[in-house]
Amino acid sequence: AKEPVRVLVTGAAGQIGYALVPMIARGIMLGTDQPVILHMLDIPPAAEALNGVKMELVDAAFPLLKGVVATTDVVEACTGVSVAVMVGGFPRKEGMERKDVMSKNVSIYKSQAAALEKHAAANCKVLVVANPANTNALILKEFAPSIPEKNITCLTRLDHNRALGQISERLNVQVSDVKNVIIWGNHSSTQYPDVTHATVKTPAGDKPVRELVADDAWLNTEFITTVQQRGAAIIKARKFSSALSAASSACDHIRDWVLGTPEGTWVSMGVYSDGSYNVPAGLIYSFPVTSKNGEWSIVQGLSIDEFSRKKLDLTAQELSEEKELAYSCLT
Ligand code: NAX
Repeated sequence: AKEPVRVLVTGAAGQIGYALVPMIARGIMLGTDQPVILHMLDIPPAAEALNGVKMELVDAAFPLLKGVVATTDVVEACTGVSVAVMVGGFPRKEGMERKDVMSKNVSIYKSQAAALEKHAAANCKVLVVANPANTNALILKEFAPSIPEKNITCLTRLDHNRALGQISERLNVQVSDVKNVIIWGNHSSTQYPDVTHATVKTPAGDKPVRELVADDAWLNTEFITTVQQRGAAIIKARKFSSALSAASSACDHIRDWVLGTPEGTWVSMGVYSDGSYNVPAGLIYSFPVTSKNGEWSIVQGLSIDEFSRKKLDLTAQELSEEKELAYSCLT
């Protein structure tokens, strides 16, 4: 039998946490043959609620779940973890300035970076979900210099899955037959959902999405804005932000990273830019990636037309500004 893997979820008493921890305990993130020990961190005002989540995990009697640590102590939470899913953060409240929210999150991610660097397992893989996800991940990277930069990522898989879902609905095909959409850039409304290289599996082989949809006007406008603004549409409908889809996508992100992407398929991940596709190096930017043996790499050599180029640059510009704002909060 495999040794249990310790998985940290921060903000575990929140909405996404509540949807995510049972998925992890059922093997959806790391595989149905992989025992896990869940480490759940939240802040003192949520300690009682966190303990309630722990009680429910015990009550669910998950065969793969070999232990639960529920704590408000960041050191205890980070000790020995091989996977860290950072969902906890400071939400933007009405009337708050962007800079104030950034400043709160910078201080959270700075201190949690230090705890992970000191106490997590060597080669711990980190996924930041909490917004501003790309920039929180960048701060975490800066303050955990001994964690390899390739191990620090942010979630854009939800946006990627939303794009697959929109194409599947439009063409009335199975979502599992659609692949190779790309989310470029920031997990924000400047992200660029790109279908230029996406395909649909048909009895006659893989066909380009553009050819099947045969409506560039829709693909270049409404499709893009629907994906960009899907989060807001969920809030409007549900009165709460996306939770089950965010949790499920976080599992997809880690699973594909650790266990590998299928041959011929790529996924979107926010990763540390090396300058590929002329995206400024030193940003956490969403790229198309494949993964093998626990290591992702950016898919190279895709053609970028003029329409796409502008959109890649626009979202990079926003991330550069966020980076500057985050750094200005450090001093
Ligand atoms: P909730 O407010 O329900 O939960 C957040 C939890 O984090 C709370 O229990 C809170 O007490 C805890 N927390 C706050 N500060 C903490 C700290 N310093 N250490 C540990 N825990 C802390 O929000 P929820 O709906 O679960 O969303 C969580 C985060 O995900 C938000 O930042 C949200 O904006 C972000 N999202 C990111 C998405 C993505 O695709 N990257 C999509 C979904 C989601 O909107």
